[in-house]
Amino acid sequence: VSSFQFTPSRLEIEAGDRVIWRNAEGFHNVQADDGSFRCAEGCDREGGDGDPSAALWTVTRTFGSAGTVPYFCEVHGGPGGTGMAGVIVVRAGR
Ligand SMILES: [Cu+2]
Repeated sequence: VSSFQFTPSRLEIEAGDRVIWRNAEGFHNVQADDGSFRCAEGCDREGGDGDPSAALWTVTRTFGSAGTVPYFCEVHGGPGGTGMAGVIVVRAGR
């Protein structure tokens, strides 16, 4: 997370893999289009605070099932790949 973009913006993983978002600069968070997670300094509903933050936060999430997970920064982006957004493609595991 830097310069108002997620890098890489499209990431393919296998079910069970972990994804780590690391805020390198700026005031950001990461929120799933479907609301399944909202994170920055930890995640909402999981003991953390998903409000956008300029801290150099790191968020780790495990994606257990195949599917496509679009997400965005609620300060600089929006659902549907608008602005500062990305997508994780989770393939079925072996
Ligand atoms: Cu942002």
